[in-house]
Amino acid sequence: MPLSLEEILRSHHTRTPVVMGILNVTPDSFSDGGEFFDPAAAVAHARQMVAEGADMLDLGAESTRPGSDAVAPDEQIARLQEVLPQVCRLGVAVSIDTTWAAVARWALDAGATVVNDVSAGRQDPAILTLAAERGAPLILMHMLGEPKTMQADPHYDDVVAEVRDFLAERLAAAEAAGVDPRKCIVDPGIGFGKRLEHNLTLLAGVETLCELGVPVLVGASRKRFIGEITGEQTPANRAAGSLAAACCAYLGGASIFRVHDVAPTRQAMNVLRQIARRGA
Ligand code: HH2
Repeated sequence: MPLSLEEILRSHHTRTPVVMGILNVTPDSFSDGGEFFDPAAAVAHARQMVAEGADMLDLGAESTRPGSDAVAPDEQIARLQEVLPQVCRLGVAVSIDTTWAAVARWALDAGATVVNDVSAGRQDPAILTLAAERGAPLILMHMLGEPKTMQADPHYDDVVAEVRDFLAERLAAAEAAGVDPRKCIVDPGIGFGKRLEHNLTLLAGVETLCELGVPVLVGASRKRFIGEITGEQTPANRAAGSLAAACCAYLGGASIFRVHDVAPTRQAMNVLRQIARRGA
């Protein structure tokens, strides 16, 4: 049985791993660009991820890979128009991956229940008020700069402390806009304005982010740092490295995992959960 929204929002307390399947309705995403741009292929992939044990699905219509160009809100809605309403009928929670309030509003009206904003409300602060009005859970992610330029020369003195402080500040901004802090989820933004060493230090330091008292989401799936460590150039061949990162993050206290490869992640998380229970 997929988890309810309430169970997802309490997952950090119960140590229940939540598997979030990625559905990129884009022509240019870094690992699966174009594969699910066709609405029928996108819905079929969503169905498959649910069958493989996804607890929720994250739909996006804009690639945020390093160097990518922004996609206007109208174009994002056009890309999702046929797909999102069908995916919302599959029986799992659906989040909308966008930085624009207009796209999030359309998606919530069409059946999505969670807002995933990689700009944490900085691109379009109206997205915070929208989440507040709708009582929608909100994912706040750390990013240094913006996708176009974020990998130019990222610098931190203490990456874990700086990301934690940024997320604390965005949690406060969301609360000031009326969002219930019990409905917020935070995310260190693996690969968003970070070098290899920053990504690894953040994955090793997830415990510190858990001090914020809300569920921590980690999206390491197939990302470039795995290729940098292993030499694997093809993102689709990085499932094992992605699993290692997700398992390590779970052991550090993260509870939500945004992944392309749902079946192996589900299997690994089920086993980890049973082992962790014995230790508790
Ligand atoms: N990563 C990507 C997109 N959205 N959202 C959250 N909360 N956390 C992440 O780590 C995250 C995210 C980038 O990955 P992907 O969607 O696979 O690629 P692209 O941006 O090229 O579509």
